[in-house]
Amino acid sequence: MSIETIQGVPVSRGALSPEEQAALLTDLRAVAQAAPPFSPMTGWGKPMSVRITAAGRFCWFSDRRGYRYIEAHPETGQPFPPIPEAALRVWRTFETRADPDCCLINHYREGARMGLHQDRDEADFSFPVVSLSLGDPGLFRIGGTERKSPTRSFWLHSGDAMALTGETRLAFHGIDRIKFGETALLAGGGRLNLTLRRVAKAD
Ligand SMILES: O=C(O)CCC(=O)C(=O)O
Ligand SMILES: [Mn+2]
Repeated sequence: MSIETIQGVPVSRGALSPEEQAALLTDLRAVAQAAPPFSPMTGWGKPMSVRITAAGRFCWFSDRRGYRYIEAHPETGQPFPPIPEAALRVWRTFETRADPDCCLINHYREGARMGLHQDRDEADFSFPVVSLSLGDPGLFRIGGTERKSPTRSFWLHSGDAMALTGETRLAFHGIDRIKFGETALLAGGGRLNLTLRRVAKAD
């Protein structure tokens, strides 16, 4: 796997082959069966346009009480299933000190987007946030550590992996839009994004 720098962000284009993507998708369907995707509420009480679920110990959650990580599914009360091996392999190409304890799975359907935000609810920012894209292309936007910092953007394609690490670990970022229906990987169209994180301090 080779890592290039795009707009200051380490990116591994085609980190997973089409065959590996299809195999991972099978694992992710099993995750979604055990831990059904849900739409978290924003701070303003509006549901987010993405649907999310997770694998690993933690899942990010949001409601009127604010943002936090949870260890049981909000509807089933069950723990989240283990992180698929292919996703762990991708993480290890960026970080080898410890494995992630959270794999957040975002599903972007037609018209879904994600506003500029920071990932800052984790215990140790020396660990990266590694993200893996599947399905339709997503236009990723990234700025600096202030909301008003200038931003730049680039497309993430199916199988691409990237990391928010070092200077960009706390950068504001989001997804402007997806090219819905461009790929056939997901039966109903759309984009899946896995973000792998280390939420608790590594021992
Ligand atoms: O979908 C993406 O590529 C970004 C997702 C993201 O930033 C997040 O889940 O925190
Ligand atoms: Mn994020």
